[in-house]
Amino acid sequence: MKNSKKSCCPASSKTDEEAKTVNDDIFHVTIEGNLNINSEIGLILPTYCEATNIEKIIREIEKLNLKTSILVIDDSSPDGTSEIVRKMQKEYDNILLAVRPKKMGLGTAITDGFRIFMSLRNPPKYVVTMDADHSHDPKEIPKLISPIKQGYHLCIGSRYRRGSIIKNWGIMRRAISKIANLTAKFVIGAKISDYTSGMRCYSMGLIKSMINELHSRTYEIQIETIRQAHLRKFKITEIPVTFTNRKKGKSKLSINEITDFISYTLSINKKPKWQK
Ligand SMILES: Nc1nc2c(ncn2[C@@H]2O[C@H](COP(=O)(O)OP(=O)(O)OP(=O)(O)O)[C@@H](O)[C@H]2O)c(=O)[nH]1
Ligand SMILES: [Mg+2]
Repeated sequence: MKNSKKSCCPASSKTDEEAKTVNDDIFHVTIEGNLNINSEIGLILPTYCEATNIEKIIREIEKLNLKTSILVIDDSSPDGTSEIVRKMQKEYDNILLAVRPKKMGLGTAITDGFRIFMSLRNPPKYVVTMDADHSHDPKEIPKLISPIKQGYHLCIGSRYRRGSIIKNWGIMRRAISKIANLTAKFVIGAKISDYTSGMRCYSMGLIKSMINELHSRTYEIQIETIRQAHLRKFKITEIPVTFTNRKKGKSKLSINEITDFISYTLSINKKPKWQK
C-alpha cells in the first residue's frame, strides 16, 4: 500500500473503521505515505512554518542511510511546509506526513507521532524526536540510539554534559533554559542535566507504557516524558550533543508556551496516582 492515506487513532488492535469511530473525539489525523513501512527507527519531526528548513534536514537524515521512517507532523503551516514534504515523498519512500488542521502545540505533535508509530503494522523499535530547524544534528542519531540498544529506555541529547556544545544562543535563551532545567530537576529529581532537550530516543516499550499519561499541549512534553519514565523506573541516560540556534525561520516559543511550561512544572506531584 504505497502512498496511501490512513485515519490514525491511538494504538489499537481494532480495525481502522472501528478505531476511527471510537476515538474520533480524541485524535483524528490523516497520514500520507507508505503505511506498510518496516523500519527499526521512527523519527518524529514536528513542524510549524519550517519551509526554509525541512528539505535540507530531511536530506541530511536520508544521507545517513539508517533504517528510518521519517514522520513529519505539520500543523497546516501557512508557509507550505507540507507541500515540500509531499514533493520529497515522491523521491523517498520512507517519509510519512500527518497534517493537523491548525497549530496545536509541540506536545500534542509528539504524542500524536508516538500514536501513529504505535499504530503501524510494523512499529519501529526506537523512536527519535528532533527539531526540524537544524538545532539538532542528524549525524548524532546513531549515538543517541546506541544506549537504547544496550537496554536503556530513554536517551536524552544533552546540552549540559561535559562535551556538549551550545552555538549562538543569547544570554536570555540560556537563562530561560537554565531556569526551566533547575525547576524540572527540583520537582522530578531524575539524575539528568537537560530536561528540556528536544533531541531524544525512546524505546517503544517506554512509549507504550506512558502514552495514556501524556497530556502536554506544548513544550512541557519534554519534562512530562522524563517524569513518566522516572516514575515507572525506566532506565534514563544522556549523551552530550551540539545544539545550534536556528538560523532560518522563527521560534515558536511564545510567552504563552513559557507560561504553560511553568504552570505544568508547578503542578507536578512527584508521586504517581497509584502511589498516593
Ligand atoms: N507540529 C507542530 N510543531 C511545532 C509546534 N511548535 C513548534 N513546533 C516545531 O517544534 C520544533 C521546536 O520548535 P522551535 O520553534 O524550534 O522551538 P525552540 O527550539 O524552543 O525555539 P528556537 O530556539 O527559537 O528554535 C520545530 O521543529 C518547530 O517547527 C506546533 O505547535 N506544532
Ligand atoms: Mg528550535
